[in-house]
Amino acid sequence: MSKKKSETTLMDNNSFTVELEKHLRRELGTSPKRATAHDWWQALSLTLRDINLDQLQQSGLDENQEERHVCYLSMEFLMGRLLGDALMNLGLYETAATLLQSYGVRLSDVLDQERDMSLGNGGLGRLAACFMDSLANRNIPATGYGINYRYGLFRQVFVDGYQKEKPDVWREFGSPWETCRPSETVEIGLFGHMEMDHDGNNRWVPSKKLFGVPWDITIPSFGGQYVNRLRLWESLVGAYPIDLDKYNQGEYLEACRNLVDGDTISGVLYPEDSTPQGKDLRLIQQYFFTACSLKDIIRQHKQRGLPMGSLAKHYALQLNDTHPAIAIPELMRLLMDEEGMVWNQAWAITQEMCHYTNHTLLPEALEKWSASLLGRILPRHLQIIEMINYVFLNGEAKEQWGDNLEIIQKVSIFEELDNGDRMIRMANLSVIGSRRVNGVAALHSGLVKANLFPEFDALYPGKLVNVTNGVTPRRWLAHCNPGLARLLDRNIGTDWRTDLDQLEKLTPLAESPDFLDAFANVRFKNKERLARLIEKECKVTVNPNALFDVQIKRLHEYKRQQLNLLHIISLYHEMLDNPDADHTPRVFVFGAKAAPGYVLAKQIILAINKIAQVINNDRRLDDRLKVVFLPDYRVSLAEQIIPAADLSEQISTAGFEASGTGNMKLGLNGALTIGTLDGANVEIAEAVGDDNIFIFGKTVDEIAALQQQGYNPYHYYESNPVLKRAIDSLMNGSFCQHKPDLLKPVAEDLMHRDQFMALADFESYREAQQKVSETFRKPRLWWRKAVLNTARLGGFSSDRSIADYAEKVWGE
Ligand code: GL7
Repeated sequence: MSKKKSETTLMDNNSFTVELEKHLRRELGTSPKRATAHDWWQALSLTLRDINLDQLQQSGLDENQEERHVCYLSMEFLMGRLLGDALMNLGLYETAATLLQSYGVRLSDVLDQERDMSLGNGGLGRLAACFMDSLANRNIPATGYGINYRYGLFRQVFVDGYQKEKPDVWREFGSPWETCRPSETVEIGLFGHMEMDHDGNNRWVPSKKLFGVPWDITIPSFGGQYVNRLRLWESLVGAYPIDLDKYNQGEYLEACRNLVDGDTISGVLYPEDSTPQGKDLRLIQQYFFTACSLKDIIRQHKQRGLPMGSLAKHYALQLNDTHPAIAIPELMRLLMDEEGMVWNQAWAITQEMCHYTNHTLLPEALEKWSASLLGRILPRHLQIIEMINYVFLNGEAKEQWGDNLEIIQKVSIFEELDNGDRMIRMANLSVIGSRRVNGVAALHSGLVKANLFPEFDALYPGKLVNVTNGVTPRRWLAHCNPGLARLLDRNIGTDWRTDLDQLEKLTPLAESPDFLDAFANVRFKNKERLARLIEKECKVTVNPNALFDVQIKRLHEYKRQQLNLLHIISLYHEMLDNPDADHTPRVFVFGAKAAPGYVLAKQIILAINKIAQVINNDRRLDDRLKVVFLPDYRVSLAEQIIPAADLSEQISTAGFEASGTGNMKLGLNGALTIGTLDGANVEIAEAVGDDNIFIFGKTVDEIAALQQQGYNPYHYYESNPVLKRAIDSLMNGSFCQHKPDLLKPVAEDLMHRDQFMALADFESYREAQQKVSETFRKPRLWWRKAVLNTARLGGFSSDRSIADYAEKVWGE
């Protein structure tokens, strides 16, 4: 699919300086001498945006292109900061740094002005961002479609150890990266009722109108020659945001009704991660951005003068989880009710165009909408979904399974509830309405086939496939770890940025003591930098020579931060018991947000913070153990932690983490993984080799067997004295003497429920951790393993994932 890159340089130093100063003067009304760091940030961003916009015209939007344009529909795009990455992509990093220096300004201070674009919760949203980057790098014409949330994921602060949420005001005065395209505003309907028209056809008469205004962000490839775009919709109710009549009568609040309604739809990102939220507003958000995107696609198709019958030939829709699954009935509606197609033709196009990625097996995270709720908001869509189900059950399903009621009930899009309502299973709708369905790691895709959709896999052989996730090496190696990037450049050349398999060339260097020293040296510098940040954010001094043991990801029981915590407590006890033993010094680093309504997750955060406080202030430890929880974990913070990590904690209960992508970022930067055989850890272990990873814990099958026989965490508590002592110390107030009951809920849950079987894996985890400590004490051995991790993880580039999508999902 890839095109040859043109060799032209995009902008020489002189023109760059001229353009930059122009932006400073004309847009910001300042001058290089007076400009603040924030002014520079804005002017630089505008300058790069302009370069990208020029280039955009020549790449993805080429009207004569033959390839299918990929439309990546996602509720979340966790982009992070854009300037640093863009400077690197356009080859202007050094130029900008030198120019700023001549005015006495540091580029790093300028980059720090940017607020993260946190329009996502975690892995799913960040994956979408990595995929946008790789689509551009693979020169695949693509548009990312999403929502331009006014407030992204909440900002996290700690008050007395508790997580508190603050609104994320990320673009108070607009963002220089976003370009509004009011002329491409679209109108969509909501609510209302169905009517019969003269020809006896059903017609939807919506009672509410909504406008979607597109804001575009350019996504350049490395080198900047190829540019795609991310199109985020902002909602607007009615042409007049304020009712002046009401306003003039003094009804100020009522007068602003439209303003408020419009604003709430694209107002706030739902802060849930792998948990459900059956709220009207969420469904409206899903429909809003999906419907706007489909209108946009059809408008472009028509503009190119192409017939509607060829829509699927020119566009592939990728549904990022079931969140945009309403695209399936919406596309049917557009093709039939607005374009006049008959059912079969519309269905053939829909099934040809849609592709669905499943990102989780957690049953509670598989979306279901109540039919009555959906029917109230989208009456026509409910009809269409009912029809899709009817045709499916009476056609394919009947042919395959006859009257086997058990199976029919399982594959049906509708789940009948005892109270008479029906739930719409968005996953079933997505499988039935898509050409391909993929899981996100080999193990996960296997489980999708075997456990989640075995019937569909039998009915549609070849429809369910695997595409293992990946991460972009531009952001997650080149940009975030410049020290390592330079070391790689010197030793294996520079092509690894766009061809990550080049990292294999490092393999022989793992035997060179000089190279190991250089590698270790890069890490040490990164750890010093992180230590400064920890000092600033947590007021804790840490030793950069200690082992940095890192767990950074959303807080969720299945990810088992609580298991990590139990190990920390056991180490603490061990150090107090044997103060003179030769303990490997460790710094435990946490970064995690909990969904605001997830009570136990917030209690685990509190527990980590309280334990950290006691341990960090215990002088008996001689600074050999520190625990820090960096607040407000986000992309830009990850960029500072990952290059400094020695150990990567990937300790989810086997079968629950669909893939993980932090595991890839950390491993690529040379951290060793301690992990279960879950998600992409399995493939990471295969790639790096058993000697270069610390695998522990029960397998998927063992977990299932344990569940089957009835899991009793108390048994582990009773029979393991180390574990018992750790849990008892949570129970008895050792870590918060003024409120001894404070951490009891966490301890009690572990002893009596422990849904994700932390206790069952504790001993095996502790043994693996002991091996980690021993290995870290042998630097040559440790650094050899670290280098081999970097050398062997090239396959986890999102460029490879996108090539797989092009071949296995969107291709023939
Ligand atoms: C997730 C998975 O939990 C995670 O394992 C995976 O790496 C990611 C991207 O595929 O998708 N699924 C999910 O619902 N969220 C994820 O991060 C929020």
